[in-house]
Amino acid sequence: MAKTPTKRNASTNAPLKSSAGRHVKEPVSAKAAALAPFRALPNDKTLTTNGGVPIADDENSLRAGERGPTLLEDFILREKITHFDHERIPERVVHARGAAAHGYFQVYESQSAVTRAAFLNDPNVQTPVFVRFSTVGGSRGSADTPRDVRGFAVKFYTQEGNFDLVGNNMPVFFIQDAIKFPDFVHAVKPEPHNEIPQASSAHDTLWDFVSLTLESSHTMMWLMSDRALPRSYAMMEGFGVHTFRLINADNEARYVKFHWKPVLGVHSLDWDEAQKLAGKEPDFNRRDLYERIENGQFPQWELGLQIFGDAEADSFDFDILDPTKLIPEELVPVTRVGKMVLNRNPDSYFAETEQVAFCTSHLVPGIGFTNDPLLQGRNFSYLDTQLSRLGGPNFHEIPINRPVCPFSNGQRDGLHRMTIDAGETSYSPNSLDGNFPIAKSVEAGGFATYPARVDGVMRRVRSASFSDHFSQAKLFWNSMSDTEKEHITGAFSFELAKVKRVEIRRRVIEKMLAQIDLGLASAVAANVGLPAPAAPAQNGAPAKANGKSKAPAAALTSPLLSQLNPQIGVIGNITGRKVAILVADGAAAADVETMKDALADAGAEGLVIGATLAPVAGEGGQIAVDHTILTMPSVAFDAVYLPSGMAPAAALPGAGELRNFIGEAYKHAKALAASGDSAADILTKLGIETADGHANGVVTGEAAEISARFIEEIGKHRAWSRVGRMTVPR
Ligand code: HDE
Repeated sequence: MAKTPTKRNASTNAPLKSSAGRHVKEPVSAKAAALAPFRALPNDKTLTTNGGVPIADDENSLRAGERGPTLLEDFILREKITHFDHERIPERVVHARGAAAHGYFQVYESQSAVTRAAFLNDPNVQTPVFVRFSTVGGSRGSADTPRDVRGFAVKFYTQEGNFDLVGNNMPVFFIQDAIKFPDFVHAVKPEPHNEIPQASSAHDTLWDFVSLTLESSHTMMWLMSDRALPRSYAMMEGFGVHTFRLINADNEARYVKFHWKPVLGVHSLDWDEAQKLAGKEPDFNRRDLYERIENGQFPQWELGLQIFGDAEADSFDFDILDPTKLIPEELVPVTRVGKMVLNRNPDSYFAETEQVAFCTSHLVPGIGFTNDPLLQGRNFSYLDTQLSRLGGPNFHEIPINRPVCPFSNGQRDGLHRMTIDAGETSYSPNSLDGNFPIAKSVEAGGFATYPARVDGVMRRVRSASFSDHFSQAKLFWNSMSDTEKEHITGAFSFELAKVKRVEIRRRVIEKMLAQIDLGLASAVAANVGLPAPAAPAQNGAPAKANGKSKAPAAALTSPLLSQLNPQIGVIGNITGRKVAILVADGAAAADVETMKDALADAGAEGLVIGATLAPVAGEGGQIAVDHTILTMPSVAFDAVYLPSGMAPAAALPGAGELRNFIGEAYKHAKALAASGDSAADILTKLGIETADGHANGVVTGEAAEISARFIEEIGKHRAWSRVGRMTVPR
């Protein structure tokens, strides 16, 4: 029998067998090892051309005479500049701005009853993952914090091949059929004639499109909610959105919705804060992810499954193939089956985060698609988009995209082929190479499509069971707390006030919002100078996929949709939170240390902020300053602490900036703490109520005594109900 040829990396000539025979139980290092042959050689410090020729002078180009023209002969200059000229690849059409991290996923118990996917069967295996978070509308250089959906794409490097769960932080989508995706994206992206606005949905074309495409109503409610302003990627839920199938070894199938539940809970920024961050700290979410990992505060999520069968699917008042619908957790509970931990930052943003290629079509045995028309279209789109982004059909050979299990087939050649395939055969069947590689039977682990029955008439048609566009938008609204409702009303008002054409504003209010909630519609109408709309005609009951009709669940609520529900917006865990400790001459060094230590013990970080970077002459010793009040704005912190001993507000250096800093933190509903009379006086002078020492997230008292209460307030994330917060700073 012919020997299986060794595949080699074209540039290093190292065997390309890094994926084969890898030790399954050490997956993070497994992916790191899989990348190793492609890393720049660490011991080679000589500057060379790409051909390896040592370079003697990298400061001066070759020229004729000291002040003469540069010569075309300078191949070193030409190679360097040519490479530079081609350093960019097309950014993603959508989800261009992103940040990513490595980690692992581990299942708690075998899920073999419902799926034969190996990575969901063995609790001893840690499967390497690479996760990319993104905004959707902005370009690659845009800010992290606009109001937007966030992408939540997970690549599992399993022993049966790569599985990509390409989800979002919202469980529903704007459209029902893939054929409308280019229209939606053209409408939400900057307008084509002037490329304005960047990374914002607040403009005419988006609202024109959605008010004419009412299937977007439910997702527009999510987009206008606080979910669109995540405080941290580590504080977002993730959703696979579509209904998928799980298939077990007996070939029994069940439906599944995939969820990611953040251990830190779901928490959001304030809209004013998000806008300011976009200017003052545009890398806010990206830096947060990076620093959490560098500090060992690894972001974690539990994988949740909502599993159900045909009978249940049939009993719902919506169609499980419709991606504008979610399944309330009260209807089908989410079972948490495993944990994902992100514990390693990429070494190279371009090589990893930019070149990673997610494809919904990357499935493993035991997981299957359904006929969701959006998913069906996505299965084409992702592979197709990589061809132009990554320059050809060999993008799976780019280190970040390579499976960690062995892979082989007869696919050869093409742009940027890295593998040096040896041997005569690149076809099957063959007799010259023992018929290798050989297909694996389904019984032995080969992939099989679930044999779902399909029959129907070929037509361009939308199922009548997809026609209810408002019941779940109402469900979402009805499930919100008063604070969340206030934020949603504010968001619609902001966005529509940015829409120039009055007929579009009116259409959104009458055709969309009035169908969801008349109070919401009237409040928004008043804010954008339009009359309150009339009550809409009653919705007809939507048709069901099985032909039966069922009344929509308009009046119901789903409490687990509210992020102010402590089960979703988990409270008490302040890991990775950042607290500003404002200091000036006279500040008590002991207070600063006490608070820093208490915060560190709770997993948070206290950073000392001064008027300049010079150490402050504190009472009891010098205090080192981490950042100045100008370089780290108030919006970059979760809470503010004022130690005792400083002069009254007016006498402090940079008093105006200081007032703004504290006032903004108050406005953004953050926890504030002050020790000693002078610090409390600074708050009082700003009009901040400190009377009972603990109201609305404001804590006063000796550092050692208040640290626990301060930490408790930070753990609540925000005091959203703080009275009068919109009037500060003055
Ligand atoms: Fe995507 N989407 N999408 N999308 N999507 C892309 O693929 C597309 C949809 C999502 O971090 C593109 O590699 C179509 C839903 C994420 O690299 C592109 C349709 C959901 C990411 C594409 C959808 C998503 C993308 C652009 C409707 C949530 C970023 C670059 C049929 C479940 C992945 C790329 C990353 C990226 C197409 C709808 C999530 C053009 C045609 C629904 C997280 O292929």
